[in-house]
Amino acid sequence: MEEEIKKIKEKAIEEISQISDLLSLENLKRKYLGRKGLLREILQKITQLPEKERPKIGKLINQIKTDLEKIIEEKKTSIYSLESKVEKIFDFTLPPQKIFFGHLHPITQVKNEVTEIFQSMGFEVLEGPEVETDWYNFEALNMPIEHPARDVWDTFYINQKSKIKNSKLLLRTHTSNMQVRVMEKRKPPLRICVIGKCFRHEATDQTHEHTLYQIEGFAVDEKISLANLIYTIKNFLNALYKKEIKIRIRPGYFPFVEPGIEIDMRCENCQGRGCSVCKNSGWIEILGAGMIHPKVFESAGYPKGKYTGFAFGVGLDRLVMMLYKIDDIRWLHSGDLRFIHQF
Ligand code: FA5
Repeated sequence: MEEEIKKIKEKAIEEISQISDLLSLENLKRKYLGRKGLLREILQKITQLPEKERPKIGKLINQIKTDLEKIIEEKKTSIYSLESKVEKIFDFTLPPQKIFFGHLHPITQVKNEVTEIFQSMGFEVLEGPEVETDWYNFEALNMPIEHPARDVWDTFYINQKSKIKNSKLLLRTHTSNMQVRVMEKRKPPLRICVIGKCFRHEATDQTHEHTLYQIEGFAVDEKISLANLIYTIKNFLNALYKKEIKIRIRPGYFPFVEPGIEIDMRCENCQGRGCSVCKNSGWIEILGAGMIHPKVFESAGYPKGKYTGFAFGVGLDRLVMMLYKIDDIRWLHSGDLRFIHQF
C-alpha cells in the first residue's frame, strides 16, 4: 500500500506540472484531495491493514496530503502572476478606438439659451409639474368640463384623483398650467417664464409630437398691453436667432385669453420659399398668445378689474427645428445617435 500511495503522489505532481489554468487546477485538487478523492479512497482501505501498520500509513497519507496542498498553492500563485503579465501586454500597432464624448441634447442647448434670454429681459424662469390636475390645466383656465376647446388638448389621464379640488390627474398639455399656480401664490408685478415638457394625444407628423416642450411667458401688472406682448416676442426671437426674424400675427382662439393671437415665423428651413415643413406656406406656427382673460385672474383670486397681463406659449421643439433646419420634429425625440452627434 505504501508503494501505491507514493505512486499517487508522483502522478499528481506530474499532472500539476502540466496544468496552466486555474479551472484545471481546481479539478485536479478535487480529484486527489476532494471528499471523494483518491487519497480519501485509500484512507478508507486502511482498516484492511494489520493494526500495527496503520499509524505509519495514516501518517504517510497525511504527509502526502500536506505536500500536495502546498504544491497546488504554489502552482496557483504562478498561474495568477502569469495571467496578470499577459494582461499587461499591449499591442501598440492596433488602431485606436474612437472615443465619443457626450454633449447636451439640442433641445437642452436651446432651452439653456432661452433661459438666459428671458432672464436678461427681467423674467424669472421656473419649472412646473408634468403630472397636473384637471383644475390647473383646464378648469382654472376658463375651460370647464365639457368645454369644446378641451378636444384640441386631449391628453393622457391618470387613474387617480388629486387632493386639490378632488380634481382628475393628467399629463399637462401645455405650460399654461403654471399661470394660476404662480398667481395664487404671488401678487403682481409678475414676469414669469416656464419651460418644460407637455404631452398630447396627437397623431404625429413633421411638426407635431405627442411629447413636446413649451416656453410659457406671462407678465401681470396694472398696465400691461398687447404691444408689450408683441415687443417681448420680437425681442426674444431676434435674440435667439441673432437676426431680425419675420413674424406674422393672426387672430387665434384660446379660452384663457381675450383677445387671442397666434404668431408664425418665416420658415427658416426654406427661407420662406415653401417646403414640406411649412406645408409650402413659407410660414410656421410657433406660438399662441393673448391678453389674460378676467376668468383666469378670478381663478387665481385676484381682485376684479385690477390687473392686466399678457401670456404666450411657444413650441420649443419648433424653434429648435428652425434654428438647425431640421425637417422633421420626430428626429428630436428619436434617440438616434446619428442625428444627435451632429450637434
Ligand atoms: C397652447 O398650448 C397654449 N397654451 C398657448 C397659449 C399660452 C395661448 C398662453 C395663449 C396664452 P397651442 O396648442 O397652439 O397653444 O400650442 C402652442 C405652440 O406649441 C404651438 O404654436 C406650437 O409651436 C407648439 N405645439 C403645439 N402642439 C404641438 C405638437 N403636437 N408638437 C410640437 N409642437 C407643438
